[in-house]
Amino acid sequence: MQTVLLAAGEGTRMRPLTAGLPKPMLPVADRPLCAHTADAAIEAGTDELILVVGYEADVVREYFGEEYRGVPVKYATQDEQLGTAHAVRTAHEHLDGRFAVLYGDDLYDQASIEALFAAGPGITAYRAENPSNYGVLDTDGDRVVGVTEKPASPETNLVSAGACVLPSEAREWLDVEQSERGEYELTDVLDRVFAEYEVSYTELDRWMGVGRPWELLEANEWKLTELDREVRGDVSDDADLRGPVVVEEGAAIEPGVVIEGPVLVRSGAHVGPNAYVRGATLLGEDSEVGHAVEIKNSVIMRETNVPHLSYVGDSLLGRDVNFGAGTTVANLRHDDEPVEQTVKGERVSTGRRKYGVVVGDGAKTGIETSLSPGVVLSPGARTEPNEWVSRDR
Ligand code: TTP
Repeated sequence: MQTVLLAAGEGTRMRPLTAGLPKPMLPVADRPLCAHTADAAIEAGTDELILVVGYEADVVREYFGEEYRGVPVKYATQDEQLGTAHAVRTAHEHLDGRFAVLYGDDLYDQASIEALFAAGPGITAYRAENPSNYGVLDTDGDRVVGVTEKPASPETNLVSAGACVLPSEAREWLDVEQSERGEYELTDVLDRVFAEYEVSYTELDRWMGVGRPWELLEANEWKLTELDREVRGDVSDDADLRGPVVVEEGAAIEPGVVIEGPVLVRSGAHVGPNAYVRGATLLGEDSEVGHAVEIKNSVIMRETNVPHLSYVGDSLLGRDVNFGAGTTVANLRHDDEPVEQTVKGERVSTGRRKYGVVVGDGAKTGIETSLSPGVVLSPGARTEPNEWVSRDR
């Protein structure tokens, strides 16, 4: 079966981390976000991947190439994000049988994808706490007969999770009318499938959509927890690695370092001496964590340096960031309320009591910079020495 993987989105809510990378290519543990889904599809028996690309398409192409893990890869370019049916329609010429549609910014558990693929035409569902915000499944026994968008008083809490397996005829049904919100939507294709086929549903054991920066942190928390301990890099006898710690070949851990897993230290990263890294943390390729630095529950992307005397907690640092000596991230409000962040101009609760900062690629802090919880620094931003930064810049 072919799998269409939607990876055209920019991820505007994920800015500034998507300034140069499409959201599906942001790092989650040891691979890009959408590679987890591609891998799940391949494990479940997919024999061809069709990637729908758009924003920063070359980054996706470069990673997957023409063949990925023994499976041929095709590309379809969606220049404008006009909707999910439109996205699949751009892949039309490559489709030649029943096919799955998966989302490159969603994470699924492996067993659920296998169950979805094993069923006939089928959709994925999950139990939502507030089903009125979603498309709720109308079922007749095990069969799905429709999806009602955002019903005021839903009869069940079983809502659609988007991913689906469609029959080959659906290839001809992708040319749907524009919806009220002006998009060409896969749900309208599904209505026809429900009418003409017995469609089953697979309840996802675990699933998350990654839309905003703190969800990228959560995605890493999930996938780093699944790593088994493996030490291939150069680790000093005087370093202490506790629990599930992965040190890739080409990484170096100096004396006096304590690492408490789950932590992944990627190839070329350099840690210590005397650093303290706590889970769940990803230290990207060629990153540097130096003397007397504490890093906790954070994503540090490639080529980023936190070289001296700093604290970084619950934060996301983009690529090629530099923290001046003594930079300190605050990750907890004194009133214990959830930390807020500005997303596309609106103040939003992250729902997290502990949350630090989001730093765009190439930003640099001056020495002794203090950063307040929820602060976002744009790509290339600078702070003055000894500055207290409580607003985004
Ligand atoms: P969105 O989350 O709506 O868009 P996005 O990923 O660009 O993020 P943001 O809203 O922050 O800008 O898209 C959900 C998924 O569907 C994602 O995997 C991208 C995919 N998609 C397409 O591939 N093409 C489309 O036209 C649309 C609307 C979505």
